[in-house]
Amino acid sequence: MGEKSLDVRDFSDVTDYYTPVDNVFVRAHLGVPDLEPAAELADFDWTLSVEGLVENPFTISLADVLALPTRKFTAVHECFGNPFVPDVPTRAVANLEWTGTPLVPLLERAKPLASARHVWLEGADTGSFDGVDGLSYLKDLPLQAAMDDVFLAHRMNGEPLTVRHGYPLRAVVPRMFGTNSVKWLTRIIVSDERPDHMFTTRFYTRVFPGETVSVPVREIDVSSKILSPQDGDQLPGGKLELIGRAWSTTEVVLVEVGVDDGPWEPVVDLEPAGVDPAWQPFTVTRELTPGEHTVRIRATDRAGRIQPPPGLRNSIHEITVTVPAVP
Ligand SMILES: Nc1nc2c(c(=O)[nH]1)N[C@H]1C(S)=C(S)[C@@H](COP(=O)(O)O)O[C@H]1N2
Ligand SMILES: [Mo]
Repeated sequence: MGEKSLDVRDFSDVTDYYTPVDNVFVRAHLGVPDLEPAAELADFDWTLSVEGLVENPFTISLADVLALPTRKFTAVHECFGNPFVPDVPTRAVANLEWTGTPLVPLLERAKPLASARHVWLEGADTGSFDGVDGLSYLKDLPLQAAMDDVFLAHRMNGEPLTVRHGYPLRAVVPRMFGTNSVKWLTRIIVSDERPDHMFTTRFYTRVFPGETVSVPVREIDVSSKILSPQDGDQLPGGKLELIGRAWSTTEVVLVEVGVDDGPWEPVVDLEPAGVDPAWQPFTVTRELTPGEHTVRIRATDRAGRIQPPPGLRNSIHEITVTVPAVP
């Protein structure tokens, strides 16, 4: 395994609607596998198996996956955050166009048995994490969610996946945190139970505020991010031209901005959600006086969820900018 990045590096601070591939954060808890991409994607020697509690287990080649009907959609891609400190915001987020094919016809071809309840997704990467050796990267979803939502992606922003982002094939689960989108996907296992595993029951579980039961990290939270300016920037001339993005597992219906001790005020140009689960752009323009200013934003979604104050991973995003004194 190569490069290991349980990193908090976040390259996503560009203002493009589609995050350029080179600016997408990378998470590889067991290390990036050493793979040498083929000149033609279809020539790469790779198989995906569908097995477990099914009538008809089978293995399919990458070339045969690529020959399935192709679809595209744009989706926000967000890391839940460092699994050791899940309440610290990392704001590692991107907006990407995925190309691939839904998983459901392959599950139907395999014919899950009546006892099937869960679908496990396993990647080809193996290694150690939190002191445990010989791990693979394994996630699971309820059977119905796997049928409805799992997409097998082979392109990101129109290009074959890079090795770091899961070449040649990865799962993408739109509207769910990135942790569910298993890279280097090789096995689909149908089961009657959830796997008891490092990345399913030990990490990537959460207790929502006011609740007592721990649940798997799935649906993304309501959130927003200021892409420009960046924290600490100087704004000569005093003109704030903020570019931001908001997203949630459902539509974001309101984004508010607050400057210094001022009240929350709605932004006026929040783009409505389209059919795809993509992020929603907005801007804010303000004249600021010389000196230091704090600028904060918070999003509210259709379900009434509001970005919380600091202390949670999706807390309101606040930056400090300075307007230099006029000479
Ligand atoms: N096989 C495998 N898949 C994985 C991971 C991993 O370590 N191994 N990390 C997960 C996590 S925590 C996230 S946030 C996303 C990140 O995808 P990216 O590196 O393409 O941005 O991949 C997910 N899929
Ligand atoms: Mo993640």
